[in-house]
Amino acid sequence: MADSGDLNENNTASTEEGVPAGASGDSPEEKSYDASAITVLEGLDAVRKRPGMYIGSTGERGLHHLVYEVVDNSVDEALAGHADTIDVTILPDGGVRVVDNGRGIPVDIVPSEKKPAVEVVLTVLHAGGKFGGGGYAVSGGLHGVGVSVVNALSQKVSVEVKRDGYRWTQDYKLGVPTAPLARNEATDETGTTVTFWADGDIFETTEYSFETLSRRFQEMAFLNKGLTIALTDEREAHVDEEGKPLTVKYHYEGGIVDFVKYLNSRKGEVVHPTVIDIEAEDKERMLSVEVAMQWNTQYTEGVYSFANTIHTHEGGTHEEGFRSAMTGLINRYARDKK
Ligand code: 0RA
Repeated sequence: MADSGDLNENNTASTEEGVPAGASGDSPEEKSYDASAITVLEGLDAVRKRPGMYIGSTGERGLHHLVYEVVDNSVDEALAGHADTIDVTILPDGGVRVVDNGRGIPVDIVPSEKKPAVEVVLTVLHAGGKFGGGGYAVSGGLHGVGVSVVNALSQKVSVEVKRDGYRWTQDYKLGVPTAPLARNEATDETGTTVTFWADGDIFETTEYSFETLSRRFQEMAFLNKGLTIALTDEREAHVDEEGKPLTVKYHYEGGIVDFVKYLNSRKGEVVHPTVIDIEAEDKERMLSVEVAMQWNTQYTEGVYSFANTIHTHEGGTHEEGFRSAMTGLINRYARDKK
């Protein structure tokens, strides 16, 4: 991260285009900058007043949703074909760091806001990582509310973007930038790092569960073949016997085929050696579907359905359609073969 001494000297993005929020003046530019700053504050305030509306709960579940929201943005970048590695670290001081090797959140000025895109993504509701994307980049998240909600509910957030030849950094307190986006040293790398410290005044607990996070990341790795997602726990009480941080790393070249293999490996014998894998895509409707299945010798079925990488625990028309197609197919086959 940049030390604060660098901020003004190296910053270009904001000082060229605007003035800091709170500065008063009479030019139209300054007025509209102030107007957008007020909109941002009202947005943040709404989130902090009714966090449940945005993240479901302020309990352990909501806390973990913050992590998923940040990671989902990186997964979207991976889905778009621009990132293949996401590193998540639980820090000793209650922070969580999410690093990806994607293109980096854009840093150029958004004309309507007169601020760098990265600042807009972090501070304006519903601006999270969704513009400029397109295609199938729809990982779920907490109702897809965006990283600005995480920012609003964090005591502190640090964002680092490597893009357009430089490393850029900005910090936020309770969702509000502490300084303009800083341009730091040159780099030809690309990627985004978001580190956040969930606000203990909002959440009932700020204690993350390694188990909960690792289970979700394994699922995400199964659902996004080729993606590597690692989780490291640097908290003092969580080191292994040799005093090293706990780390898990998930990567599945086979995607949901590997998921089925994994599930059946813990369920006794399989009836046939090969996992059946079916894929179809309707480009026009931007729909794609994949089914992987393998019978085992147990009588209890295990059906896991997902929509946009969200586990649909209660099924839905996608799962119903699958069941009805399977039943029809097996009945037809049985009748044909008498
Ligand atoms: C909008 C546009 C572009 C990238 C992203 C968002 C982006 C967001 C996140 C959040 C975490 N990691 C991310 N990586 C990328 C790309 C626009 C372009 O380069 O054409």
